[in-house]
Amino acid sequence: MQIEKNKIEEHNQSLLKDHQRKFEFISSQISDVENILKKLSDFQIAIPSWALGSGGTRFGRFSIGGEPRNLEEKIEDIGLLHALNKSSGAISLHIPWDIPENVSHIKSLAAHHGIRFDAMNSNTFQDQPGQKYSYKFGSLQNVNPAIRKQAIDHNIDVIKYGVSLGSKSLTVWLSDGSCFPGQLNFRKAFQNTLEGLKEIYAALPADWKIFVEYKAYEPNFYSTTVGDWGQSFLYASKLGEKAFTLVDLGHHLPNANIEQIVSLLLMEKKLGGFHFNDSKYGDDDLTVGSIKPYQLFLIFNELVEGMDARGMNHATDLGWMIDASHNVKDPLEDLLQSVEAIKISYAQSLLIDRKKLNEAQNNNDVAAAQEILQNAFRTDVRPLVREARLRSNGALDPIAIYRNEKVREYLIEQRGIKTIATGL
Ligand code: AFD
Ligand code: MN
Ligand code: MN
Repeated sequence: MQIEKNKIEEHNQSLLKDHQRKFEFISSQISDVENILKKLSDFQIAIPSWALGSGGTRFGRFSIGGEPRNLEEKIEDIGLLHALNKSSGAISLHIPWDIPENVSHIKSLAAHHGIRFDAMNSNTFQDQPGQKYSYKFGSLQNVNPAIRKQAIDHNIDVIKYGVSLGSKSLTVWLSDGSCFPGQLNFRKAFQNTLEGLKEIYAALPADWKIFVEYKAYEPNFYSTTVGDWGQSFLYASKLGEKAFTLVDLGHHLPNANIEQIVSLLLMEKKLGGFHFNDSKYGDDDLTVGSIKPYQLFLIFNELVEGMDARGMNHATDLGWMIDASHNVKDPLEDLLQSVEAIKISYAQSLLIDRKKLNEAQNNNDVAAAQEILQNAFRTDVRPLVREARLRSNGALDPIAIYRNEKVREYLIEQRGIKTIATGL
């Protein structure tokens, strides 16, 4: 479904006066508004193809209805999000959930919606119908070389699909690990995994990157073979300069200092990309910014500081993706909220007075440093985010127009109530 341009204009008109008042107020307090607006407009966040339907838990799955039935419909849904927020101009595909049957058709559909293909994701955490060997005891770490080869070949296939679509990166998330002490020889599991990753790395085109995603636990509950940023960093360092660590916010043990991890990975030129979500306990896959917005802001503080220190382009030099699962909300509303939360944190981090913070740090003025950070965090930057969206012809209030236009009702009518999107 597409929302007509004039509907968006009408919607914006109805909110314009109120918006302008708030925008003028915040603009009067900032010196480089135009620069910030430009950065906000440029910043795009990829939508994962698996987040467009309802997610399940191991106990059940409650479909929202009108879920996309194929890759075309997934792209259409992201096209709709992008038309509303002008910040979701990319899709991250999962193979084999999203094998493109007709590459040129898929490419032109995505181009029509202004969407590019972000990182490709492989899947060796599930067995697929007709698959020769099982991944029950791991994929790249497996003691059986034939199983390892199957997993390597799959990743190389994923790269090929990605090349055909114009993607430039592969994210490898392995569920490999062990559930009980003694099950695995850690060293051999690491070495097998490294050997496999080396073969996959060798198949990367020259201008591609590989992201090695880590996760503390689940589905394995005793050890994970890429369990934390240190292990991911080790693989990425041994692989070479096209290999990077991917930080998924939900993949840490509780209370980990993610902002510090981000800072050091950036310093070492090994931060590749992000999977945004939020959590209270573990890999909860909740909407980013819904539980710990201050943490998200502190992460963006380190990102902006670290990227600027290296002269990096905020919008293009790292991979920005959402990785979430929506069990009780409309996935499209949830994704609009996710993108908004990311942009708000990004905008807040752009407001930080770097010079003053640096001075406070050099003077060991701890209270001043905290004041500077929290001043930025407590600024209501939503008018900036909205203004950037307005200038790109997006909607001032994406969720309001989504609801007014009864998008979900329309999708249910078109696609049916019982559709289930591929994913988890
Ligand atoms: C997993 C990981 C990984 C993977 C995704 C699949 O975060 O990014 O691709 O979920 O749905 O938890
Ligand atoms: Mn992830
Ligand atoms: Mn996850």
